[in-house]
Amino acid sequence: MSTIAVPSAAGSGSAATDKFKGNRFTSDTSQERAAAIYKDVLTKLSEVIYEHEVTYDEYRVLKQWLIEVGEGGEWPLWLDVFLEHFIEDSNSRIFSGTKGSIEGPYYVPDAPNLGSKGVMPMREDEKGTQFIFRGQVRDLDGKGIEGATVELWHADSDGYYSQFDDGLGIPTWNLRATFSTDAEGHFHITTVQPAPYQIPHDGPTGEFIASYGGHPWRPAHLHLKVTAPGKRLITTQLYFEGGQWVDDDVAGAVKPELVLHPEPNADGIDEVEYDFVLDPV
Ligand code: MBD
Ligand code: FE
Repeated sequence: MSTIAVPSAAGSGSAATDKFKGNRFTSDTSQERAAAIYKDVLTKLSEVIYEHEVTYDEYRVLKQWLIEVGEGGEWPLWLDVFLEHFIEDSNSRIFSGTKGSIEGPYYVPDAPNLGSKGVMPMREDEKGTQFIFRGQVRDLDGKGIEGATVELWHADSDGYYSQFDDGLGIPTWNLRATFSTDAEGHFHITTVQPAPYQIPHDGPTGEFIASYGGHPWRPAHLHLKVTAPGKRLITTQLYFEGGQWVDDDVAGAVKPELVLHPEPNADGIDEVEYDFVLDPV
């Protein structure tokens, strides 16, 4: 057994805050809609307060914790783990293509494009079992889409994402790449199988989890963004059948349609085909 190094909240979680702050987001939410949402949020929060008779001690601990999450730069981490799956699921119910899942805090755009077939950028001594992930991107009518982009990013076998690595010096685009499908919509990717993953839990997010007796584990996962001109972008994740934590993801982001079943190919290398179906925009 190897010891699993765990990314720190200060080093990895807060790097996500710095990246996020590089953007300025807006929403065209009307005043009426804002009023309706805020009123509902407060009403439902008040119901929780009365139902559990939340104490002043608990209120002060909450206030202190909220301040610490912000100061520690852990809001992207906490929000993406505990809330994003509701947002994703609620927004994707009307679509019929491949299921989405949460983006999480560690996406970086513009990873190098390796064409339709390639090996993920990795270190010479990258740990983990080699794994082939291939498939086809199609429209709702089943027609393969040429030039669709498949962005893939995942953690290394110690649970580190490049660019959020606690200063370990992992190469910038390690285990991050973009692929473009061939004339029939196919892509073919060689990478290493990721390991189960502990979210950084040495800060306030970890305190939150410990306070209710939870665990910080996510199942091993691949992150993907798949899109094509005129098609809806899907952000999703794929998991591995029988893997630890597939049934108990701290981030609540597993869907049965997103579980892979790799099997050894003729060369004895684990391989799996997974096809993506894109809704029109
Ligand atoms: C991750 O890698 C992740 O996917 C999520 C959702 C939260 C923290 C780290
Ligand atoms: Fe992840």
